[in-house]
Amino acid sequence: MSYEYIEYTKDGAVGVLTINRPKALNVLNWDTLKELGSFVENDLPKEQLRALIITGAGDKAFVAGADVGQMSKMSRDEFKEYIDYAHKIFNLIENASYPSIAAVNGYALGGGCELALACDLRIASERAKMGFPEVKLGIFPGWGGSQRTTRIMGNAKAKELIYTGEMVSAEEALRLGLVERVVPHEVVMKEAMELASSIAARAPLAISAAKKAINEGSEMNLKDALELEKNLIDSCFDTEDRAEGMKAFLEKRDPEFSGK
Ligand code: CO8
Repeated sequence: MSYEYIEYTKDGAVGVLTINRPKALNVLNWDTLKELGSFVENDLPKEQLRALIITGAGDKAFVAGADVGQMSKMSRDEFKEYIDYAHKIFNLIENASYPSIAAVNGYALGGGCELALACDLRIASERAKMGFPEVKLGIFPGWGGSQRTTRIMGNAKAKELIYTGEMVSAEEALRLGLVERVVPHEVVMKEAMELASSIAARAPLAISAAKKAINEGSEMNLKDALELEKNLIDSCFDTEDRAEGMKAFLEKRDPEFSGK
């Protein structure tokens, strides 16, 4: 498939996926959402991919949400399809074996904030504004936002954000736990790249296993989660990376991980 609204570049083992409709603030209209979905599902080259950065083109927005104009004209079935497809794609990103980082370079509103929350980590420009304006439109954050937000910041703070529909600054987003770091606008991609590169230098299968342990374990009771952790750490034993990591430590050199 050829892509009009997304761009993909690779820098070493780090992929950069850019939503590219800057004039429309990278809003995920149907075509853009389908391109994002098709790329992540079918065309993203996963071999040698050790971290994925998702960002928005231009200087103003990460993603300003779902397309309000399109939603206003949708039939009930189309509305449902728009919801189902976004859920499917955001779940794919959240549960991918590789880690993902949202470089939030501006507005991350509604569905845009929900996309950022489906990533493992978020770095925001100090100019970023985040929030869920959905209740101003007679809907609520239904692309995962009402669930992922509460898991990140707790019910009460999430309710405040969701019920008011107000945007918060990057600093406030940091305080709430919506993002992990706030950096000067000019360096948001550089910082995201540095973080991605430092993750990419570590043992990829161990990171994948840790991601699974954290994502799946956090939905279980502690007893089952610890059992899951035991199985996953056990699976690291047979990897070449485990042997290499420990050997490199003892030889006082940097490890070279193969992802095997
Ligand atoms: N949908 C459609 N078009 C949009 C959207 C959007 N979400 N956001 C911006 N645009 C368009 C504007 O209409 C404008 O188009 P045009 O140039 O043709 O007039 C262009 O992008 C640039 O925007 P502005 O001129 O408004 O730029 P400003 O700098 O003045 O304002 C804002 C920037 C504050 C971000 C403003 O554009 C805004 O408030 N946008 C709406 C943000 C919003 O409400 N997002 C949430 C949408 S709902 C959602 O995401 C639901 C997800 C879950 C869905 C579950 C059910 C399907």
